[in-house]
Amino acid sequence: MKIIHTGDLHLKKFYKGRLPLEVSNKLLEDSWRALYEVFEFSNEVQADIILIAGDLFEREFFNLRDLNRFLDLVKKLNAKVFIVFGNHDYLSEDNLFLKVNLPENLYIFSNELDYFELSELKTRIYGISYDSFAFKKDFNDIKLDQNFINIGLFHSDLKDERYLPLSKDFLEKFNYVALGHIHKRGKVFDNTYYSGSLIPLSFKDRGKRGIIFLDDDKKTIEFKDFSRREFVNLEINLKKEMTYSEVLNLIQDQIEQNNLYRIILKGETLHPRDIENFLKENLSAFYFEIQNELVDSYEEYEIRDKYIIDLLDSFASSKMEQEARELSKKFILEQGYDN
Ligand SMILES: [Mn+2]
Repeated sequence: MKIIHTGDLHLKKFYKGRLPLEVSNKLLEDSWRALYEVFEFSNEVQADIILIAGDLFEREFFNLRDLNRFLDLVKKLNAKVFIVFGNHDYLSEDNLFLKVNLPENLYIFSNELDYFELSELKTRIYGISYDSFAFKKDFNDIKLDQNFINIGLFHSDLKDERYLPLSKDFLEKFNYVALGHIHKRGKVFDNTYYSGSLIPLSFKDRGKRGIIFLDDDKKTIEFKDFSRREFVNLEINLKKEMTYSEVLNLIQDQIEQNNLYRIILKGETLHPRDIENFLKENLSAFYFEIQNELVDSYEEYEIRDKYIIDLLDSFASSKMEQEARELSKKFILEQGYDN
């Protein structure tokens, strides 16, 4: 038996913040492209089951056309697809999946814990869908039939009470548990995994993303990447003596064309705003934003100019001279600021 575990696709996600429309549109298509490739992979390896562990889509923005696009892809699959709905696509009466005829190979879980039985695979798949943004249930005393391979499919945050927290005792009753909600992939217990989001969805989602592929015959569990872009936090430390073009080249050399960058400028410079504007005009990337944490090295001016001030101080000390000196100091310091 071969199983694909995925989740947190957030189809039709609303990209908040500074992303330009053409960038967010490309990211939205990235999710569809990755989904298409996962389904192709499924047919290639002849997977039996695809588990979607919630947050397949975002309710506010997902429309009937999107749903049909998804269902058309499902219809081409040889595998059976199982879906639990999570906090972003929760299953209440107005969920679009309840308004259409679903393909024969698609199974969706209700708001009560239940299972689908695949007798030819001697397998039962358990799951439950959220009925609202926050969802909590207690079913820890469930008994599973050991004559079956028992698989759990849940959208759960094991540490946050609002998102279907589940106990270790409960999870360990299953042969495998496919979890969704946390975008970072990883192993929770020997039988329990987060697949992570299918692709990275924000600067919080570092590194590559994809699916988990289980081959029960070979007894292997592996992560497979399906993302083509990464969100990268790039910290750049400037030194005062660096020229604009040196800074530009230093950054440009680290940029890969498909990725999105948050460039964090640190260190000291004489012209924090100018250098930011220069980079904005000259850097080339699919997308970048600049977080400017540069310190203006104005103090250095004061030290250098102190010499001139001392020189002025050494002249005559008449009232007029003193006033002239104060004016000169002020002027010198203001020049420093302007630069
Ligand atoms: Mn979620």
